[in-house]
Amino acid sequence: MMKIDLLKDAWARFMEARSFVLACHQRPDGDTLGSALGLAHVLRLAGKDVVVISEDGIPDNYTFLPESDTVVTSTDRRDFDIGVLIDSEGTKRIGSAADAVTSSKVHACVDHHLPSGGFGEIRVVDYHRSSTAEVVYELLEANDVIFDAVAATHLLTGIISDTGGFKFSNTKPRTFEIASKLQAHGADPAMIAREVYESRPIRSMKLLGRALGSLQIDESGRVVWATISKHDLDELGATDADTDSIVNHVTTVKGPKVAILFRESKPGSIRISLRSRDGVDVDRVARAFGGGGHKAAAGCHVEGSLDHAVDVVVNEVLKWME
Ligand SMILES: [Mn+2]
Repeated sequence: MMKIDLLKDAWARFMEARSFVLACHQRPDGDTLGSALGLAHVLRLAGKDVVVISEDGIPDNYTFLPESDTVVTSTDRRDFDIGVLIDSEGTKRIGSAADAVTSSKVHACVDHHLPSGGFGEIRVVDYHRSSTAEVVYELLEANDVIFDAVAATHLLTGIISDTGGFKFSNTKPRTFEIASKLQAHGADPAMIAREVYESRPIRSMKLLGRALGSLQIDESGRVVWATISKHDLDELGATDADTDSIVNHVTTVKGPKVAILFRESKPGSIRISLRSRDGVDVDRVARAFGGGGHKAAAGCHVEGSLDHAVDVVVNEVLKWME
């Protein structure tokens, strides 16, 4: 857990600085975007010069976020006082934004992933939290920072997105407490849930249909998976971003403890998302393939065909379940 002294020290160092670059991770989700925009908004209210970078831009279902039009995909500036990783444990996941962050005078990390490498002199990191947005909230509350409905909307979006609408096992009593305070500050949970979960383009729904049509369960009934081929994506005019929440539908099958989505994002390159229940650790599985994440939600890449990826990853999962 984050100590109050740590939160006070981190904020004091932020307040001494003048300019910030906040970097979102690639294939951004509501947590990295909401946390970055929320922190940026509050820092701007304090008179700071803040740039938010998301190399992959803003997915359609997050363009409702206030001030999302201020996010840039790159910057040539190399003069920032503080460079901050938002919702990622290392510079690998921020792509070309790494140059602006690492050239900053001071490095910081605001995150909730299992630490690997310990980036930054200023670290506001708690891997027991549902979301980076929760971590940002604690940073603000510990320092009595006054914020408004805009920042509250950003942070509640991060929490709703990373908890699957308070359904995932990372939802704790403190998560609800913070959500309650954010709603009291003017954030609208119904509006956020509708924008995040019920605003999908039709191509994305058709893709979900194909993924569900591909569902398979291993002989022991412990692992369920779906596949999406490059052909599926091309035929529907869909992109990798349209596959993002599909794994959460795979997890709704009763019985299996591990659910996996395999998608051929590029020919010969398979992106894999793993979800687990009842304490099965899929972070270890993802790490075996050079990926990672959390105990109950992780991801990795495997080179080769879809069939090959299914074969090696399902076997690796079964190995850890023995
Ligand atoms: Mn997150």
